[in-house]
Amino acid sequence: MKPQPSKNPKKSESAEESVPPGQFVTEKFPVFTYGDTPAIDLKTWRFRIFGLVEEEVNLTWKEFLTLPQAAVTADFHCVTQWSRMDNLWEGVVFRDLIKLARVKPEARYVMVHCYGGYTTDLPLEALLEENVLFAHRHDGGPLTREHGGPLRLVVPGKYGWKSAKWVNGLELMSQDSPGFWEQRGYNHNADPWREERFWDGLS
Ligand SMILES: Nc1nc2c(c(=O)[nH]1)N[C@H]1C(S)=C(S)[C@@H](COP(=O)(O)O)O[C@H]1N2
Ligand SMILES: [Mo]
Repeated sequence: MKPQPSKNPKKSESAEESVPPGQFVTEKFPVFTYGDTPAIDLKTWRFRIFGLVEEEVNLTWKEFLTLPQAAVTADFHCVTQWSRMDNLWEGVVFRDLIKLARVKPEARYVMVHCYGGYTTDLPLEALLEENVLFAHRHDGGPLTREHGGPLRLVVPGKYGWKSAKWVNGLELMSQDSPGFWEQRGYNHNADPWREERFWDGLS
């Protein structure tokens, strides 16, 4: 039997497998924001759920904190090719929050709205994954302003631009409509494992 070519011993197979194709791991946590970082006063902070819902929701910060709190550990992949592994996020799981609004059956997509005007669209189904949450803590401390504090969305299964910072609303829609980066050529589906970085005119 011929000897098999040896694998690079420095790179464990499992570590390689945990990073999507075309990504490199960074220990730092880069800030990636288009435009200014909004200044948000918790006294006037509001979170709305509207559109195709039975019950419009309008939460204050105090009300938000009374919702069941959860923790999720997940990797974060930016389309500009950096990945930050094993982030500990704490906050409210999307599944729990959306229950308050009683979504109408015809709602299939969600536009996520933010302070500062940023938006991103997602299929409702993708947000109902159990690791999708609204986070106000990261790696054991309060979520800093530049990373989306007081509250950001975290969607581990999608590229980072879907993890909207400074979120203030969810709009339930029957049809898809492009958000900020999606209008500028980014892929609507944004699966890092399939390298859905830019829209190819097919998906
Ligand atoms: N409101 C808002 N959310 C945003 C962005 C933004 O510019 N504005 N950038 C997105 C992009 S492209 C990425 S990769 C992540 C980066 O999050 P971070 O700055 O905490 O690393 O936030 C996403 N959420
Ligand atoms: Mo990004």
